[in-house]
Amino acid sequence: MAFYQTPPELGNTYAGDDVLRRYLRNTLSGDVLGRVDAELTEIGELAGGELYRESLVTYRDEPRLEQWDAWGHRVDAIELTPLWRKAQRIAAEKGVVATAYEKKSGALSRVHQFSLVYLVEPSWHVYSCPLAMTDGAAKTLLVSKNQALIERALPRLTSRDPETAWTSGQWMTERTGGSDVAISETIARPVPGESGVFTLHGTKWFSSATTSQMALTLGRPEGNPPGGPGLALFYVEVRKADGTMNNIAVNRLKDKLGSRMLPTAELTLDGARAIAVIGDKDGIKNITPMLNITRTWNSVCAVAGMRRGLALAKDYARRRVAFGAPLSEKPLHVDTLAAMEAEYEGAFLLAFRAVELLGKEECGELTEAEAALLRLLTPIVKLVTAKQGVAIASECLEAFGGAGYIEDTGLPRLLRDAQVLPIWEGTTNVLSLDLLRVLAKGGNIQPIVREVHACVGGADASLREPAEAAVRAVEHAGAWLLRTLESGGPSAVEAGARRLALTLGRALELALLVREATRSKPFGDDAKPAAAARRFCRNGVDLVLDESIAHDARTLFDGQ
Ligand code: MFK
Repeated sequence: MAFYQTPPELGNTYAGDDVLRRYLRNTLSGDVLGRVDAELTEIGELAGGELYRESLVTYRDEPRLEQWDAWGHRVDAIELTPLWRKAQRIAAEKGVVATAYEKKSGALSRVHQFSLVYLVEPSWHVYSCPLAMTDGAAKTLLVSKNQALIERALPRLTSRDPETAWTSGQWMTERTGGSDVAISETIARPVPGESGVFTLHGTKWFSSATTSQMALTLGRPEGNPPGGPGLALFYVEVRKADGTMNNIAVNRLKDKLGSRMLPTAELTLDGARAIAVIGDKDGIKNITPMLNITRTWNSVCAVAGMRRGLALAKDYARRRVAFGAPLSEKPLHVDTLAAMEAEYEGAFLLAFRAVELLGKEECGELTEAEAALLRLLTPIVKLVTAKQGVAIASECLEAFGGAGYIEDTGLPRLLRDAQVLPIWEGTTNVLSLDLLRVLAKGGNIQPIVREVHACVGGADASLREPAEAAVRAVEHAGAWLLRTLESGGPSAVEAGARRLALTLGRALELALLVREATRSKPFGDDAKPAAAARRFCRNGVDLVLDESIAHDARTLFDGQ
């Protein structure tokens, strides 16, 4: 008898997700839960059924750029993959962006929306990217109070009708790079006689989802000084009313490691008509609502990827027999997956804590203290979950042995698609510096310290060790910050910024695990979050180093 491996199976991604279901039960009131349950069941069915099956067989599909038509006209048409065209329809119909703006669940509408995102994301080959930017554009326009643009774009960005729904791009990165946006080279020339209307001239180097109908972008109005404040925020429609390109050329699509269904392009703007969203300066500041929304999407998508990898790895472990028993009966394999599960559960709770605060902010229910917490959390949550996402994806592939390295199992894509998460929307280091920016502007880490204390209060004796470890880690981080600033100044703090941010993120994850266990106790299903808290604690939380390692770092970098 020939031997064949049994592939892993997925099933309804909502029905099988104990972590999401427990969290929603603990977070939503009964009537909200009752209403969202049906929607989550539907999207979970699609994500674990039809979309998952298609994502497995279409893994080689990629978008195509046709620059010329048969008669020599420059057309720059991008053809999306069939899976992405289906995703476009499903996203609109299921309200994956709209849910946040309809606010049917009040301040919990973001939890509702991001539960949809989380369940479906790994099955549609990063279609979440254009949705994240669409959501970010809708939020940015609302914050801008530019009524004309809000009336023009918002109904389309938040439409549930696939025929009228728009997506938006976010064109920030130029050849000068994606992090130091202040040195962008795009010039904006005012159109004579039309107030607030400009033409844009420059190159956008990494514009994801170029098939979107509009984009928010940055340009420097002629005569403005160099630097960030001299840039302005612009609204651009990609095509003119007659369907031709708005003086935008698609030079080529990017050949990326992952997110390969996503048509990321290099663009030349050669007089693209654009409307200033808010005045003619402070573009970076004015686009930050978009950055904060897409960073939240990034965090939820990181968690979604971890869940998918683990769901498949656990299912496989129950089927795969080696050395005389299923892998699920092998102590070392179980121990390995347990460490990963604890990381994922901590990351899940942290991402959704940021989502809760975002929802409160958008309903005007955020206290001043919570606003300070949200500003600190957004970069921390993005950077810590993205790093966990890559590590877990890599381990998940290994849990399949050689099959994890073979394309048509659908598994390698999990790792490739995870690898973009720490890169776009602010790298780990850029986000660590964002944390320092908040602290330098009069902020402090007390909102995080208070949050950790609030989470671990009421924990029972079985959770004492993780509860104390979370508190110890944030207090250590706070003490390090004060001491290092005093003794070594800003450059010493900068050298340790990544360790600081990761420690705060991990301490919060641990504290939230303790809270999840505590609040699950009355329901009798606290054993798993409690075990996750204990295991997460053993994985290690505190990365802050008391002694300076700057000298060694220099030696190691310079290399003699
Ligand atoms: C799966 C879903 C993923 C979605 C994928 C979408 C793919 C899209 C592809 C891309 O476009 S990736 C590129 C995205 N680019 C970035 O994320 C930019 C990364 N760089 C940074 O975030 C830099 O920190 C930054 C450009 C903001 C630094 O620029 P500056 O000019 O040095 O910033 P500055 O002067 O510190 O800040 C300007 C103002 O904005 C300040 O306010 P004030 O003028 O009142 O002092 C800052 O406090 C404020 N600010 C900056 N970041 C903020 C913020 N405010 C709120 N939230 C923030 N995050």
